[in-house]
Amino acid sequence: MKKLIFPIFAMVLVLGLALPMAASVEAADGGVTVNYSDVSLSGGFQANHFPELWDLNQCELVLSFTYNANGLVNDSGAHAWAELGVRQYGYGDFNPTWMSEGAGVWLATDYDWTANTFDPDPEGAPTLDMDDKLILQKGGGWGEGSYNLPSTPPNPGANHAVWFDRDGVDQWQAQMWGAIDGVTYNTGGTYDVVITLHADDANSGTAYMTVNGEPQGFYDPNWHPGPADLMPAGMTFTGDMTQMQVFYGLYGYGATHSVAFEDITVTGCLGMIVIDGCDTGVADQVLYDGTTISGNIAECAAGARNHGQFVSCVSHFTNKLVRDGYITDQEKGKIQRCAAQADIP
Ligand SMILES: [Ca+2]
Ligand SMILES: [Ca+2]
Ligand SMILES: [Ca+2]
Repeated sequence: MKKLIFPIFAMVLVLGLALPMAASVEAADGGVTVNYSDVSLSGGFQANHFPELWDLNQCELVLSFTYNANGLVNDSGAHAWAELGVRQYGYGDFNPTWMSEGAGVWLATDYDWTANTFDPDPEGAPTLDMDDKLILQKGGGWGEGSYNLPSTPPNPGANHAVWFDRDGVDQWQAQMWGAIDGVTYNTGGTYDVVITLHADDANSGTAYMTVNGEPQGFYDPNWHPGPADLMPAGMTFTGDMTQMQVFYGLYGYGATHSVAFEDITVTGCLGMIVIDGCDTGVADQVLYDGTTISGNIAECAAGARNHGQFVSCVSHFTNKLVRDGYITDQEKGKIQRCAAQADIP
């Protein structure tokens, strides 16, 4: 039972620490930037999400953060994975989908399974070895074979900026194309990640990721000197682009693992409450009971026998939202004006 209670307690802590510090700045194109500061996860299992609903259909969404993997344990019989990305409203905060796509895309981390893989190279003899692995994932359990932009890699194992070495390499390895000091090796176990998400339509989009500023790539068919043939490599993903939330999680076993996502910054467009084509200019929100403002208004629409009943239902609901502190009186007015104009039912 302890295993279950701890993550819940810790999630409350994460929420209590991270959310009040979130500061949003409005950008000129209607987009906003939200800084969430740092999230530290340990376990066992821990996962959560930020409350904002993002609408990728309105503008690109860019997630940037530093992934600190130094708290991962590499003992024999211990392993862990971490995730941070977007998933459709209503899905879980770790592996939103398993071995299938349809609810977003995220960074999935892994590391070399060899025990003590993070140990330093032999003294005086640095060598290229695998430590951390960072990939995009659109279905839990999937590997780099599911990248499909610009095309599906024929040999997913021949890649660039997917595997990283925390310490040094020898002088010849340092000369190889793609070996970059402090970027692909000598990383120290920390990685600056930028994930750029673009919606093609309401239900599909594209995702690209850079790690320490380096685009990812794949070789066709085998590794050779020079740039990767398929680069930058990314993937298509699916889900409701109008209702995405930023989530993060850690799952590990055999030890108490920890990771940190630091300086999490999200730039994009917040999902707005739109009633019958009328944009209220008020951002949609997830309420304490897990429902959304827009979902409740849709229920008003579905349950109303005439227009007056719909307007009355929205009025009653938005008055409650003001009382509960979700919206201001001014925002209530904007929602009610759109409801009054709507051709509903
Ligand atoms: Ca290693
Ligand atoms: Ca190493
Ligand atoms: Ca090394």
